[in-house]
Amino acid sequence: MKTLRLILGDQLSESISSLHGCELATDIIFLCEVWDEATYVKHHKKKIAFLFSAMRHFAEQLTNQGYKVAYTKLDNPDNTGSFMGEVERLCQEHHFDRIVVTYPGEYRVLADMRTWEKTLGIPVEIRADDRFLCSPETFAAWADGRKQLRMEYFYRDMRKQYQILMEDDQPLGGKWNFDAENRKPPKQGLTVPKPYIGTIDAITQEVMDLVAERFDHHFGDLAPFYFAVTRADALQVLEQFIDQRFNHFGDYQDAMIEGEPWMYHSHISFYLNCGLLLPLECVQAAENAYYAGKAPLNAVEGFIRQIIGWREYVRGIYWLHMPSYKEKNFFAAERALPSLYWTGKTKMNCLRQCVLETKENAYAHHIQRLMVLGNFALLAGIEPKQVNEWFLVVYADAYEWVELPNVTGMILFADGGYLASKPYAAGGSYINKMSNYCKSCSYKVTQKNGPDACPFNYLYWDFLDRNRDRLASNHRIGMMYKTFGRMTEEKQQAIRDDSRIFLSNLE
Ligand code: FAD
Ligand code: DLZ
Ligand code: SF4
Repeated sequence: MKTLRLILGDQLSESISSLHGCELATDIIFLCEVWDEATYVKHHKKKIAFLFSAMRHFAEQLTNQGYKVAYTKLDNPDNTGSFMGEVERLCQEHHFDRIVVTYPGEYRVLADMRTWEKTLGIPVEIRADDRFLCSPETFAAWADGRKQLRMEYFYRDMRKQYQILMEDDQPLGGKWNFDAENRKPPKQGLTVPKPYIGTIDAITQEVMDLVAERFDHHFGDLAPFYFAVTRADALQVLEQFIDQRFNHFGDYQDAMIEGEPWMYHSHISFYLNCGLLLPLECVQAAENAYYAGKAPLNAVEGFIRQIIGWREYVRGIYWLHMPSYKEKNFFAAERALPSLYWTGKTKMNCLRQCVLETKENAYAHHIQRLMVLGNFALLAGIEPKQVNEWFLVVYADAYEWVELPNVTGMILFADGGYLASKPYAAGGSYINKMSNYCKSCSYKVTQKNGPDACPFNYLYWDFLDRNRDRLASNHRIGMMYKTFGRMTEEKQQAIRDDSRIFLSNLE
């Protein structure tokens, strides 16, 4: 049975289900660079270069292993610009009995794929993506009957199911979660190791030239380019993390230092999400590092929780609630995304640093995304669709299945508390505690009102005040209304006035 096996840009794993049962003599593996995917949002230049280079390297690797590979480059004059158009074109060149593909990472691609069988007149088999540790069906069964979902309980079940960091049926170290130990502020004199710097070979150079020519108007810096683009190199990134950064990962997981975008994080999301690394191998590498005495339990547990907990949990929520999840807007927020998210032009030093690092690296670590960029979008009441689009554009690890729940659910609370139990809203003192940004800011973090006050300080209270109807009954945040109620009428009015002036001057 001659089969066309389509592999998408985020399916670059040799173990991908669409390759199972491949007949080397007859089947054709197909990868295509298509305009539609590169522009349905205007991805960061580095993200496009990374993915095209990784796709080309993966195709080369498969060819060397004896697979028959067809590959469409973006600038091929016959390129139709869409997945369906490219599949159709290949079907005109060869007779195929069926098309096999693995479940895509985005709902819109799945919806499109489901039309192919009828349009092309060839059976299309869409196989489960078994690189993930929890299938959408298993997640749906877990979620069934629960009014609110909590990651912590999902995570514990995953630990038990996969027997990770377990002693019989008990969590190693006597606790499931060591987060309380993972909130150390950055201390002075920390020397953060240099991140992985990949070499630019001929394939990457050709792709960079293509991106420079075709996507010049997209956001972000193309150079310097240091991503790994092969599985072998991605494994080196993982190894380098375990050897050099893992020891401090837990302690400084929430810390931010000006000029240190990479901190002690692993920087593996790019590779996990496009398939060059697999989640279980990263988790096993972390567990082995613990038993080899290379990293303490708070680091190891924290890291593993992100991968088998948060990563799988957000994917479960995505598939359970798409397409309606995309429409959520609990606070009816409608402000336009301010241009500072693209330019970094703002007097708020924390925001400026995070935007400029994002522009340079197509990366920001979790707390920058959550407590600076996300916190501001929440407090300023920016429309969820615009915030989602920005996060999908700017990060090289962004695909809708992981981006949307983090933005709509985690930072914007736009799902009304389904993913998270309370909004991650905070004033300037949190950022001041966890970073050194405030030291070189034009605003004063200790000042609560007036033109020099840190905007996060009054925006925080104004956000609560504006959304009283929706939040006052939330038991985790409700008590803040008592604090607000104890403020004098003048103080409350000053908060409202400062916020109104600041927000109306945002553009
Ligand atoms: P580390 O801190 O070293 O963590 C290890 C791994 O855990 C990551 O590589 C990632 O695979 C996983 N992980 C950690 N937190 C999360 C999470 N909340 N959700 C899913 N996986 C997680 N992650 C993406 O992969 N793509 C996105 O588009 C994305 N968008 C985000 C948007 C917002 C607003 C927020 C708050 C978080 C987002 N995250 C996203 C999660 C997280 O910020 C990134 O996974 C992380 O910063 C990637 O860097 P790292 O590999 O150094 O992670
Ligand atoms: C993100 C992306 C980009 C920029 N370009 C391509 C491409 O040209 N070809 C491809 O197969 N995949 C690309 N991708 C990744 C896809 O957007 C991703 O596979 C789908 O969104 C499904 O998750
Ligand atoms: Fe950010 Fe406020 Fe600190 Fe300035 S003072 S860096 S705006 S938290």
